[in-house]
Amino acid sequence: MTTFHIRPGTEVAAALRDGRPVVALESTIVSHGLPRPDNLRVAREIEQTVRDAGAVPATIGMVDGELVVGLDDDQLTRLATVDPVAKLSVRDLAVAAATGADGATTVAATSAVAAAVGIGVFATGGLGGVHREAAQTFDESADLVTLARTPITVVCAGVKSILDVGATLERLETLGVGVVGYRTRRFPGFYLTDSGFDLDWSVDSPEQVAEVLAAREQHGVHRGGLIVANPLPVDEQLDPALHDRTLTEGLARLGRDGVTGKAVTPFLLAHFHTATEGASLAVNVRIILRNADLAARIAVASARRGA
Ligand code: PSU
Ligand code: MN
Repeated sequence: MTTFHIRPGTEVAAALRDGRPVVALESTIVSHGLPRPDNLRVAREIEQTVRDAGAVPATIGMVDGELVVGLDDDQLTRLATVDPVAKLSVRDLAVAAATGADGATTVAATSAVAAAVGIGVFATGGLGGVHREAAQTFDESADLVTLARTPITVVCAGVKSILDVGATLERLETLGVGVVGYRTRRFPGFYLTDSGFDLDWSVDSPEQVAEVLAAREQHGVHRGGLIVANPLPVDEQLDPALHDRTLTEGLARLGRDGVTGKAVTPFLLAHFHTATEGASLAVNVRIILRNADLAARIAVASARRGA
């Protein structure tokens, strides 16, 4: 496995050494997924939520070509305010490091780095997945193949409806990535509680997720990722009519403006935030904070088992 360096003496290094619970957090949502200036405030709130639930937050990103596991507040501020910050998937890490760049890590890159330093749990908002039109464009997020080979538990609210949700679930099955609903048998639709797709498995508590993680090791099936899909309560979701309208409009603009490749996800997210006049942002923030809390409780339950 690749070796990433984590600065000795930091809070995250000490927690890992002592077997205390740590939760990885990504920086792409900070640099590219959330509008400025709210992004920095939210990034700090996510970290505080992890702390309040008894774990140490490790926001991962690249500063001056150095991969940092546990960005300090200056570094977090830099990735939240400097423009542009590169969006780094796994394949970009080495080039960015060698050229001394700043960069925000996606779910794929954050998972790879977290697993390499021994962090087992990661909280984010939504995963990348198979884009609509993928049959023509081949646009499928590297998040999926990376999770196939990375031992990490990712707590998320499913994938956004900007993607092809059904195709994403099929690809996760093919790739052998486990998917369990948290107190639900329906795959969440990020802004919406229910994406309309069924799940085979549901878990009821952080302790039960910790049991699953222990069983993965016992059975030797722990080398890929596990997704814990945590839906918003129905009364906290985005108004479905507003959601559908905004999505249709966003997809049309994508075509009109000729946006492709890794710009697609940030473009559509920004469209949601402006077109809903902040309503989608409030929902987005709730999702991330709820996932941070659940991920921390899973990390605490796992550490208690000595996993
Ligand atoms: N989904 C969201 N918000 C995000 C992302 C995904 O709801 O900010 C980010 C994550 O960092 C994810 C990346 O890993 O977008 C996927 O981008 P792409 O589709 O280019 O792989
Ligand atoms: Mn893509």
